[in-house]
Amino acid sequence: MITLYWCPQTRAARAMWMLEELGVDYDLKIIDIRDEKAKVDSGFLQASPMGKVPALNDGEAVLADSAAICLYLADKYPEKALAPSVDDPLRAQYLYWMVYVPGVIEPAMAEKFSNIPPNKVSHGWGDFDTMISVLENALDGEDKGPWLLGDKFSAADVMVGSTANFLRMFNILPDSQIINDYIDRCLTRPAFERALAKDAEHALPS
Ligand SMILES: N[C@@H](CCC(=O)N[C@@H](CS)C(=O)NCC(=O)O)C(=O)O
Repeated sequence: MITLYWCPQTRAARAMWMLEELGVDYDLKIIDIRDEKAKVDSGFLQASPMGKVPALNDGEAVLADSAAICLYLADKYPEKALAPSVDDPLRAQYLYWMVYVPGVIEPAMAEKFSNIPPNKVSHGWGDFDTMISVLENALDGEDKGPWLLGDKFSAADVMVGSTANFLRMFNILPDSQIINDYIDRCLTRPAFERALAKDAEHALPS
């Protein structure tokens, strides 16, 4: 049985949404990331050497990081069709968007929150504004959308959609109708609704 190490109101929501999309059984282990003692769980530390959620234990396979977890799960359950197969040309764009979150959106968010002066050429993630416009372009146009891979919802939408939702929640999403509509579409996914309901159910006391 898969164990998901998770904490409400964190990036672990991505892994939970993914598991809910797959519809597979999993055990939920809540790690209160504010409590150092809660992290001293050998299964958790084995999967997540940095002590970060989400992390996953699937028997002999253990790993952390939401992008790695979503890639792992999508490939483990090919019959659920949340990732194009390796011989599908869409696989290339799928991989691009899976990596766009940790490689571009996350550092661009840090740029914004930490007031790092943008330097599009030197910074590997480009800059925040370009990150937004590249995402907008991917969804804008008659031959584009409703999902990043066109008609096909995939794990890339779990990663990018949940992260775009964070941008909106943290009030750093610029006024973008295209991205707002995309987030709203993501929010209508029953699996995302279930993941967000678990967030609310287990909300940690402030
Ligand atoms: N790149 C990681 C980031 C995970 C991460 O930073 N998780 C935060 C919560 S949102 C965490 O566990 N923080 C606790 C800590 O670092 O001690 C991912 O996408 O999974």
